[in-house]
Amino acid sequence: MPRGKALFLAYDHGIEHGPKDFNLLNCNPRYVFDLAVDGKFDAIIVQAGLAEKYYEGYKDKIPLIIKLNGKTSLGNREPYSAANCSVRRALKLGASAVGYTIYPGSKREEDMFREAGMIIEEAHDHNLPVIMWSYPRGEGFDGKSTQNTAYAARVALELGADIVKVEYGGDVDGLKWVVKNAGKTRVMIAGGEKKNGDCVLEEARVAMDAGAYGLAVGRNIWQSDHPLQLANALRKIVFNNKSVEEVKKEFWH
Ligand code: FBP
Repeated sequence: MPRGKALFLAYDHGIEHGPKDFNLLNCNPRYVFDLAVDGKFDAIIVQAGLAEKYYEGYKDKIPLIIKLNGKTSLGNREPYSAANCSVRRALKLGASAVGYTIYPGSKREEDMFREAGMIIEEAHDHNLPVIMWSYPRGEGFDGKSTQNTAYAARVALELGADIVKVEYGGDVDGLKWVVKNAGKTRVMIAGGEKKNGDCVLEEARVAMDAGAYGLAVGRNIWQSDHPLQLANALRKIVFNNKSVEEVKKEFWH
């Protein structure tokens, strides 16, 4: 994993959201693997099945992060996601890191914490970094408030994650509090549903100003009509500390 800053491309949505996220182009994993390479992302995040069937030709081109758990959005169940892939299998598939989602606030948080702890132990035995998606979810609370997001980041630190991925749409000060609570665990921001490009760039700027490690974006890239332009602009914000205005002038308009 890169030490300084990072930009990952997430494509684990087939299991999480199903085909509603896809069109004829981005439904094809090869299209998204190519985008990860051409957009110079630091890694692509997929479930084991996609890695097994599609990563072969990309092994020298883009580092792989295997998401070890996942759940569908079918039915109306308590937020809970169990591992479907082992650390051992992820290593065999060529993973440079593994990912695991927890839902602090779920009635089943203990089950996910237990599994996360075991995965972290095994991954660290093999020097494999662990990225924890930490999304506060459960009945009757606003999962995305600053304090809940900071809580979710803190849980990831205490469980032993190397990187925590959070959903955050607040301001720089709020996100600074999240980063502070994450301590030595580095914070990455998820992209969320597709928004207009300017908005994606502004959120990226807020993330980096707050001291985040980087971004792990999905839909905003592979659903975009100009994915490489947007990826280039994001890279300038994440790695070159450019302002939104600067990158818009260079890439956008
Ligand atoms: P996006 O950048 O597209 O939001 O992807 C981030 C992500 O965490 C994915 O890795 C995951 O598949 C999805 O969002 C889960 O979203 P949710 O739990 O909100 O349905």
